[in-house]
Amino acid sequence: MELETLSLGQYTFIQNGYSFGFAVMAAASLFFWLMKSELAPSYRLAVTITGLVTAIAAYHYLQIMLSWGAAADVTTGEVVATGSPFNQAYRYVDWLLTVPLLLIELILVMNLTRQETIKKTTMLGGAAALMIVLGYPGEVSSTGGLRFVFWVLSMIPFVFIVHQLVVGLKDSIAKQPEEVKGLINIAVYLVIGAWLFYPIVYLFPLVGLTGGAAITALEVGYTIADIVAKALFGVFIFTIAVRKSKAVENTENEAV
Ligand code: RET
Repeated sequence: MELETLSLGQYTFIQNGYSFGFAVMAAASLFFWLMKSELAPSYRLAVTITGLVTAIAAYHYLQIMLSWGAAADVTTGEVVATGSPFNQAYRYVDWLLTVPLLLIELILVMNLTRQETIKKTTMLGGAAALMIVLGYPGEVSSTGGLRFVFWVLSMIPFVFIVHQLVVGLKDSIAKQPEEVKGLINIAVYLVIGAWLFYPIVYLFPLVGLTGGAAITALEVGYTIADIVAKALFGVFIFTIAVRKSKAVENTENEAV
């Protein structure tokens, strides 16, 4: 990454983005974990994992921020590379851990049969991990050609996941209680919408954006997408779990 193509404003803007990302992710983890006890026992695992995802992200945003700070010296009023490389692997390791977990959250909150849960989490989690692994070589390559090849390869599991979410989960969603059906549908479309952002952001350097503008669009773009895909999505999962817990409580009261 050519850090010296960044203006001081762009460099600090990106850094503020990481800092904001860290604050959101850390606060979200605390919120999910502290509120978990309000839920019926069968939904606690989904929300525990939601907090785990934002906690893993908070840790990586802290590391990304430190790596970004060490990579440049701005004391002269300009961005001067120190020679310490900015480590993009933090983002990809974060995704490798959190993207399969995000899909697992969604499956768990649906409360499917044990067999269906295992089948869907393995299939979707595996595809998500493959998608991230295939994206990394292109992200760190300096040629546009390689970046495009790995984009295409990574898009194969991506399309599979989206197809599974839209078509494969249709029957399961149809069986959900009325009061959460709408929310689960929104959560599915939020995943698709937020996730579409990543392959688009990845292509920015290939569509004529260069230098500091390309780096800024890429880094800030990923940060915004992460906040939506992890913290905002988590709030949906939490709300679904709250509503379903209330439904469980009501049926228990009726039974008494
Ligand atoms: C890459 C490489 C280019 C092609 C595709 C990609 C997809 C990335 C996605 C990442 C999702 C990350 C999330 C993070 C955390 O919350 C790897 C950029 C398809 C979908 C949801």
